Parts: sequence; C-alpha cells; structure tokens
Amino acid sequence: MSNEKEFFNSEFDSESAIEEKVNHEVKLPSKFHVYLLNDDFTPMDFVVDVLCRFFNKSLEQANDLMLTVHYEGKALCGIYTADIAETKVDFVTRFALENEHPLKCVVVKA
Ligand code: TYC
Repeated sequence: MSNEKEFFNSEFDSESAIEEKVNHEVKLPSKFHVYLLNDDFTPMDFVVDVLCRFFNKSLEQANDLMLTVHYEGKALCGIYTADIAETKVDFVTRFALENEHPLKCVVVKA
C-alpha cells in the first residue's frame, strides 16, 4: 500500500507530473531596408513619382529623397518585413521596366 502511494505521488503530484515548458519570448519579425539606387538615365520626376506611389512619401519628402539618391548614390526609402519589402522591390522594378527606365530598387536585411 505504501509502495502504491509512493508510485501515485511520484507520477502525479504537481511537482513531478509532466511539466510543459512554454517559451514566453516573443520574436519580432526581421526588418528589411529598401533602397533606391542612382543611375544616369531615370528622369528625376519619375523617381519622385515612384516614391509617392510605392513608398507613400509626400511630394516634398519624395523630392528630398530623390535628391539624396542623385547626390549620394542611394537612399533608404522604407523599412518593412520580408514579404512587404520584396513586394515593394517587385512593384518598383516592374513599374520602371514598363516605363523603360533602368531604376534599381534593392532590399537589404537590417
Ligand atoms: N540621376 C538621375 C538623373 O540625373 C536621377 C535619379 C535619381 C535616378 C534617383 C535614379 O534613384 C534615382 N536623371
């Protein structure tokens, strides 16, 4: 009887019963930086249009960013999760190709 009790306790008391380990850490999704790159051929007003259309910039912000790209070679246009960043790049690349401009848009893991 005492053995039976010991067995019961060792198997089912709250200390030794199956302990579920729950990881309460919340992992935030990785962020990706989307850049526009400079080139010598894409018209400035086209780049401004791209920044307003795909990166939700105001006309003034878009103009400033376009000039940053023009003078510095590149500018950070937005920070997104992986899927959204890739979609931005695809949309910009397609729009540039449709309009026969060599504008390049790239994504870099933050
Ligand atoms: N350098 C281009 C020009 O002189 C303008 C330009 C700006 C092109 C930004 C690309 O991402 C770019 N017409």
